[in-house]
Amino acid sequence: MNTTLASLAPTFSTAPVIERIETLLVDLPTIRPHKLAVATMNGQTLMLVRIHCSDGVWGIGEGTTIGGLAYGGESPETMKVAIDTYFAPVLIGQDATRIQMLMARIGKMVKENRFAKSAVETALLDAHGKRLGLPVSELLGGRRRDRVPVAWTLASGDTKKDIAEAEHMLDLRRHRIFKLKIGAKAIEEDIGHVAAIKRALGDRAAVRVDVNMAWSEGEAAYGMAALADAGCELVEQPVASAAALKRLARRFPVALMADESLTGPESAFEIARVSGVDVFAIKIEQSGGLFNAQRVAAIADAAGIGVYGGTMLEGAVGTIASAHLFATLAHLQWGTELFGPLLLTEDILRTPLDYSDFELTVPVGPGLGIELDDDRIAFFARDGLTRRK
Ligand code: MUC
Ligand code: MG
Repeated sequence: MNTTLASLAPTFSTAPVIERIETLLVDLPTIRPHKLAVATMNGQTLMLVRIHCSDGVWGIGEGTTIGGLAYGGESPETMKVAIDTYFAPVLIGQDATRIQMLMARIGKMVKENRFAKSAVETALLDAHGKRLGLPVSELLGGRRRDRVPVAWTLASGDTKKDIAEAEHMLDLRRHRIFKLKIGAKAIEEDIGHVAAIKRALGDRAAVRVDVNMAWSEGEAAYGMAALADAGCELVEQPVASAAALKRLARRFPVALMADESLTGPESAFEIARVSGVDVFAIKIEQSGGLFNAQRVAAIADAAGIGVYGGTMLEGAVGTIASAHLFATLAHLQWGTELFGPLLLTEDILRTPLDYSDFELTVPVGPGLGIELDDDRIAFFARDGLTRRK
């Protein structure tokens, strides 16, 4: 066939296309109230998205928030509506194997909604990994580690209970890095709480705090000096403003970490440009997906900023998606806090995750490498599956 005829011949693509997208809200109780400056959580809602492709392969993704709308502009409910109404029509009928192109296509039609984007990207990666027989970490360039250190958050609101919980975690050899949630109480009381916990644990554990933006700049200046004296090694997002963060950076012998201020590569670049912090808490949802989280990590590396693998208190799906991503990062100097599934009373996996010797094992099976317990998911589902053809 000459070139003219060849160009006229119909082309039959054999690439699998996206056929159907399901979304589901799953409400799970927490093992105890989880008290943050912004909210007290008695449960967590997982927004699960399942993407079905024409080759019979499907992938799963997850979006969560902290305290509904208390943390940011998205809630599990808004993610579900956004995916059902706006993401699905953009995706259905498209080549399921072109994940970066699909995310760019979504990016043109959906301006914000980083958490929903992360959930959808996770599902696409899970499906493609299953299709190719490769773990998600390999689709992201290949893992550099098979296990990641995992911190635990002490947030019962009571110093004695927190110390007992930390001792229990040390005995179990599950966690030896503890993040304390402060900022809801008077600053003196919070500092006393942190100092008491560090005194009780001594060199057996690292103590860090997350203020979730609750302090003014003046409070933060006072608080960071006192926390450094108390033996705290890192302060996470003490204030809301990025300019105030920068003014606080490197004034005290305690590392300063950005969390809420990091909303993807652009904000990461801006914070890095002004040398605003020592450490980035990198989260797949806050970044708008796994590829963007990798870009944030590259910016951190280039700027000499340390990396910490953060969580939006995801369940097993989001946690393992994060673990695959963190396994690929060049640096993970501050470990991770991928403990989300352990805060929930219910497991939604057939085989529980391996948390042992202070670390989480990154699964090796295709895609995310996890197997869902569909009966348990159906039992805890809020309002059933919605389907879009
Ligand atoms: C946050 O602000 O970092 C992470 C751990 C935890 O307990 O809450 C989250 C959110
Ligand atoms: Mg935080």
